[in-house]
Amino acid sequence: MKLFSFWRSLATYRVRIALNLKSITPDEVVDVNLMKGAQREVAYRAVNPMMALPALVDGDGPALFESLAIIEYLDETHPNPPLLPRDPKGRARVRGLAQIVACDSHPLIVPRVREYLEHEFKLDEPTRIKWCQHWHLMALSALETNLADKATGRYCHGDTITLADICLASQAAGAKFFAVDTAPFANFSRIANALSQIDAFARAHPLKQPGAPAS
Ligand SMILES: N[C@@H](CCC(=O)N[C@@H](CS)C(=O)NCC(=O)O)C(=O)O
Repeated sequence: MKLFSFWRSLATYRVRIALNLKSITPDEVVDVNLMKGAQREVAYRAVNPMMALPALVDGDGPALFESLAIIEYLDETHPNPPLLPRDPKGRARVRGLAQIVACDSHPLIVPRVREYLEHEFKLDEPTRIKWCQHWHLMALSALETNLADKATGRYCHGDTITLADICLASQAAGAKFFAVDTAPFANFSRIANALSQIDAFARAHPLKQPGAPAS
């Protein structure tokens, strides 16, 4: 198994957590330096035409792309521990929480969007950071309201770790990168804190990856 990764990538962080939870160690981790634009080089474009991380090649391929699709693939091929509840309504809630992060929030703050705002619309850095913080806060607010539901337990959905927790952890790491205060979001912060104590999450954290800065 070959994982295309970069320390700072929040989407790859999600996949790393799932791999750890499933006790899978990729045979090879290929570094694609997002800060140097390596995701746009021909070699990586051939792996993922979207020019985004992560991508995962299992065996003879094809390359899998999009973190949620990769995590569901891992869940289907390595069912223990399961990352989705059994009941359809529970699965829909968990997928919905996950998609608030991975589909409605995170894609708005990725390098290609920040770079477009900079080069095409000439937005300065403080304005670009404000943009990112805005979309973070929108997601945090929606997550917090959803997490007030009685279906929430120790984690996002009951007391078992699910795909929603994996995404919540990535939202929490992203909030730190963009200096967004998560303290007003009590359920979110409580769950993020509980997840940070779990080895599979701690080991996968962006700042624990090769090439990451000390803080
Ligand atoms: N929805 C995608 C997002 C993938 C994505 O945008 N990844 C970022 C890193 S977290 C990336 O590689 N961005 C490259 C760019 O924006 O140029 C997923 O969940 O996999």
